[in-house]
Amino acid sequence: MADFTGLQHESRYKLVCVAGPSPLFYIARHPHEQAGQAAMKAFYYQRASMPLERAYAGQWAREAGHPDNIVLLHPSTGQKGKISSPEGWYDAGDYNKYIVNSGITMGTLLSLYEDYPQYCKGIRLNIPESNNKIPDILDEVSYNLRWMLTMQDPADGGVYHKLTNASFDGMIMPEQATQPRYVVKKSTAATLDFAAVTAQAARVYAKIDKPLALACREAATKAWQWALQHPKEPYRQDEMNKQFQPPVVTGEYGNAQFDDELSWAAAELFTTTKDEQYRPHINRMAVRYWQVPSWGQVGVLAYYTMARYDAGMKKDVIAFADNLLSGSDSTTYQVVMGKKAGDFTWGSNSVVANQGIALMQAYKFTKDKRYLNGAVALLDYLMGRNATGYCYLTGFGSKRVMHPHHRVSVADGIPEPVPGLLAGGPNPGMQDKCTTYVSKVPDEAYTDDDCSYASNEIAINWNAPLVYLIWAIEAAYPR
Ligand SMILES: [Ca+2]
Ligand SMILES: [Ca+2]
Repeated sequence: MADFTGLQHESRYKLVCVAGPSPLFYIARHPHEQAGQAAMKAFYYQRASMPLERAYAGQWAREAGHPDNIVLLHPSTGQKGKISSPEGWYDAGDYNKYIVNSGITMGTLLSLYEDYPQYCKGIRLNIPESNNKIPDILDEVSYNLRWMLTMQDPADGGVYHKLTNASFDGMIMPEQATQPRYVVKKSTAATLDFAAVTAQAARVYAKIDKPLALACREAATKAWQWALQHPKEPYRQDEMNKQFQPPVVTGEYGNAQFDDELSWAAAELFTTTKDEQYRPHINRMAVRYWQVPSWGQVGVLAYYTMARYDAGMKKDVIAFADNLLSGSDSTTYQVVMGKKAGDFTWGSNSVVANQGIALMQAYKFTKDKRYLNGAVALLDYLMGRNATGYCYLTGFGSKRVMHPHHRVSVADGIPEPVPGLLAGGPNPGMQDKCTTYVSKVPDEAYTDDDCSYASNEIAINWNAPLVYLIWAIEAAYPR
């Protein structure tokens, strides 16, 4: 370990030692600003239904994929016919659009805006909406929000679980992927996640886009009512496929426990409407074992929102952060991540980023530098201070991710992958059975190979907490 506190001159440096020179590194006041903007711009690159123009996308310009103006109602919906459900972001390395995973992604980005509005307002992303008066992060978020609104059945308020092909496309460009698209059955998890996101969006857009905010508020209330009437409607793909044709084999995002989704939706609806009917559903027990949030366990998001509006849960959030920090000084890389092998799950890098968010929440409330330093260390981990030495953000670092499991990056013929994407990270589960892993050790079980959907895919719910972590840290160091 070396301490560079004494170096005050902004420049690029390298360390020369017996083992040879280190990679170049930066001493700067805002060293992560570019990485933070790229990580947010990545959502633009994931847009469905519109062409990406060279002025914004550079060498990654491409044609529009998936108009999604004719989407079939899968027999599992119990309905016939079609809906129009354009726009939104491709979920991950594939071209499908999933409400559950959009849920935590949108919640994270909307929370970033609520927590750091001034910083967010100052960031321009060079997207088609960069010259309007709306902060670019909210332009980008609304691109997915408008899609989400189309996924609600106006007749009853329930929300279709996902919009998908029956099976995954090959490694082709989006405009070549023309299989029929379906929406599948409504589910409790999707409907509650939708209620949470639209309730939060109703507050965030209230002064920015009034019609959108009002539509969100109404959609949230209707979704909530449907969920109360259908409190345990799971999405179980295998069972569905025994009953209905065609079978659907894309990402399931199945989810058996809904008390956390109920609690999160209630917290957002309560905060937006101030209606006391929601408060009893905010469940203090929903944060099972105090896991950081993930697509299937969103209980902590209710705590963040209640703490943000000073509704009595700050102490819980600080205790959560203390629990994370405890023992982190004894891990190899001096970070919260890796206190136990079980941290290295599928998408482990999003665990890292979400741990960092928890610490930044505590820092916001206490101004105690231990939390900030812990969050910076976690960002350092993602940027290369880790067991593989990779910077897990495409387009950055001295040891780069070049082959993410991302259809556009594989199929576009451009050597560099689409920039700003966070690789999933080490995952000893190795469910993809790729043969290029060099280690089974939990924090080394990673391969930069496009076959590796278990360690090297990208996903919107992994990028969102990285954007939050970087922007929150940058906002903590004023200009
Ligand atoms: Ca804008
Ligand atoms: Ca759940």
